[in-house]
Amino acid sequence: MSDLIYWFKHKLLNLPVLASEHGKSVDDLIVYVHALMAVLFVGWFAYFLYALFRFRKSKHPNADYIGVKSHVSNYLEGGVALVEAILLIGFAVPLWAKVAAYPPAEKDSTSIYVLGRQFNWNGHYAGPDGKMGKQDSALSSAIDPFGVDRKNDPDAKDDVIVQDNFIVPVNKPVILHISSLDVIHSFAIRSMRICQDATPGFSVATWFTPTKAGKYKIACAQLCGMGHYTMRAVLEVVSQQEYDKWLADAARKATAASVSYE
Ligand SMILES: [Cu+2]
Repeated sequence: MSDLIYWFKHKLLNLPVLASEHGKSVDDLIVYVHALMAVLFVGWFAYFLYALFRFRKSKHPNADYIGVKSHVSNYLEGGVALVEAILLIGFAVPLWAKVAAYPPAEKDSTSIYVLGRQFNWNGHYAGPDGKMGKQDSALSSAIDPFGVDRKNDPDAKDDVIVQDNFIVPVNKPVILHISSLDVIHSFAIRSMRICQDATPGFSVATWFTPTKAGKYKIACAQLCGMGHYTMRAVLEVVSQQEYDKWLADAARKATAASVSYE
């Protein structure tokens, strides 16, 4: 059975590499829904062909005003409704409830503010102090669309801004606070099985736990203008040590740069 599910996921549906914890439940649900649809497709098509043959004109010159008397079709309809209810109540709702109702604590996670704009993805990290500096849209610039207030907020001094290149440690929840600077974008990482609209004026959180080190594609999943196709970014999942080292280096550079601007 597991071989069949593997074949279904990776050969037939060609799902992207899976690298997040909750992703398996998403993939399983995709397989079950497709399996049900396959059964319905074959069943309805077989019935269609049967009806064409069974009620052909040469055999039935006159319409029958009474119609079918057996209850088989009712039972079949009931069966389909039952399987759909099981998929919805047994799989979809619990998965959604788990993800939506039990997000990880910020202190146990890698927290990143994500800002989409025409046409790239920007990230704001708290830096090694773990404290997110204040953002002020009046300070927003080409290299820092968030407008992190490095001058007045001490928490902001070591904050790190990235563009199209996100780095996170493996096996630790990642919380993304997603928004947009201009139009509606959508932050999608297929391998993590997440996709969240980035809407101007709203900050919406989503989260996942990466389970495999590597580089994964980030895409914009909402047609957002002429350069939509260029909104590709990279998510790099590394070990905790590599992440800490990267964050410390990036924070040092950011601090140095902000001092030289003053
Ligand atoms: Cu976009």
